[in-house]
Amino acid sequence: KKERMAWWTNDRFGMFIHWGLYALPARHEWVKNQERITNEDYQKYFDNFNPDLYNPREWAKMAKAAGMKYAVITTKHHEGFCLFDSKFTDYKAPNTAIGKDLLKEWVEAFRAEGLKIGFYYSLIDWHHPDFTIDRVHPQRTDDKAKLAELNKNRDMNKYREYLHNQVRELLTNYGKVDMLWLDFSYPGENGKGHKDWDSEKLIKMVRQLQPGILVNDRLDLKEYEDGWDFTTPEQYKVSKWPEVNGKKVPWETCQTFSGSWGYYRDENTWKDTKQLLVLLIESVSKGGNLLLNVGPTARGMFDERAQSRLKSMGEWMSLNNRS
Ligand code: FUL
Repeated sequence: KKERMAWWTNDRFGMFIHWGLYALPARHEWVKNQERITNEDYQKYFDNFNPDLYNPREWAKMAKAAGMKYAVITTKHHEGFCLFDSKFTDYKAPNTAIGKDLLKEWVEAFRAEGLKIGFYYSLIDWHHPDFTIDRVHPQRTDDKAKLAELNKNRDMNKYREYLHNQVRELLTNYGKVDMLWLDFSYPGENGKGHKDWDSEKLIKMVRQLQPGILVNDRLDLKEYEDGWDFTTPEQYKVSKWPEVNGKKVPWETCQTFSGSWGYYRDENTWKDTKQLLVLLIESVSKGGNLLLNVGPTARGMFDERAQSRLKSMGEWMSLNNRS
């Protein structure tokens, strides 16, 4: 385990990328949930998705210039839309106006800049017809009879199969994948957690397909040997080395420039470069990694506010980082 983690422990600084249909409304990647949007009403974002300015080579160059050594992209977020070509759904980038597998180009571009690559994949899915309508689903309701009616024809077994199939595709069709970032699990409630994902089986498949891969800790497998490699404190500054079962564990904090992960045009609480550098330094000094997020626009650009911060961080990194 220590061996396969060596690059990650050394590299310390990575780019997170949250990109999907939610870039069109541009008001949070949870917009479908927050505004309780139905699949029918969300369809307009799919119909108008056409990132004509997408140039992943530019993204990769910006990540590299900022001093980042790896990158993790949302292959599918909670909304269910896939950036990649999948045999198991029509709800994917190749079927939109852009008409191609956006992940494939992304992988090639980041590899070409010498960055390690990671795939984020959402365990929950607000589009799939078999995914249970639970307390965080856009169509949630407190009316038990109504809920039972809505869930009557939904079959989590089928969704689980879909999820396993897609993870298999991701780990088969894109060459070596350095990291898998699964999200999220909420054990104990509505039977969710490792049973719904069959996490034990999933992690076995993952390790078999990609023996060197690193996996985060959101499969609800804390007790399972080899079930995860690092823990993922989200959006808070870690004050001391995180422990699991009394033992210090490898960790990576994921953070946003502003308040959301997906592109949010009118959100103005952006951290300044100094705050971001302090975050990086404090994380590394306490033994952790920083995965800093960019939410590209619907046309496929990094917002100017992200670009300028990456650039300033890169200036500092060029004087203070020795690979
Ligand atoms: C969370 C998600 O719900 C957020 O949208 C985001 O992807 C973050 C990294 O993880 O659990």
